[in-house]
Amino acid sequence: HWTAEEKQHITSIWGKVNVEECGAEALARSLIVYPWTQRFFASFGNLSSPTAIIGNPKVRAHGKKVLTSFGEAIKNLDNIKATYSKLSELHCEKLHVDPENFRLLGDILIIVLAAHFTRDFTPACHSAWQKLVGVVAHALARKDH
Ligand code: ZNH
Repeated sequence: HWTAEEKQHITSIWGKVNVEECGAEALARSLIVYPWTQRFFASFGNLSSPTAIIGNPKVRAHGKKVLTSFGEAIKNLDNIKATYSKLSELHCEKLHVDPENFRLLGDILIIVLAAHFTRDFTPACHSAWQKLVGVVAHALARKDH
């Protein structure tokens, strides 16, 4: 259900992404903007201020992990549900993350990418990424697999 153009927009941006940098930035921003998400990360230590969150090495490492996993979806665009089957089980059944949070993180990721790749981030590119983060959120939220 992807057009060749959409795939092109997704992979051309992805090819430039530094997963460590953008992953850390996206997770830190979402912990700051949506502070209730901090409760999932009580074991990460000091999240008491934006500066603490941005400088927290566990936030950085986890952000990289999450964005690296996003890369798995991009490698398997036509098979995202199956790719995330284990991960959706983890998030829904074990971690009990409200699926709305997947959308929020996706929207933040788009902001981060747009800020990093402004020139390439055309309306068509935005639209392809918006679709991608929606499909990823849906796949992670699925309980029936
Ligand atoms: Zn998540 C984990 C991915 C979202 C919370 N995650 C995780 C991991 C991964 C991910 C890969 C790891 C796993 C293992 O180790 O096995 N995520 C992801 C993605 C996304 C997400 C791709 C999107 C979109 N998460 C999310 C959210 C939240 C979360 C939104 C909340 C809010 N996760 C989480 C947690 C965990 C995870 C809590 C666990 C951590 C630790 O380490 O402890």
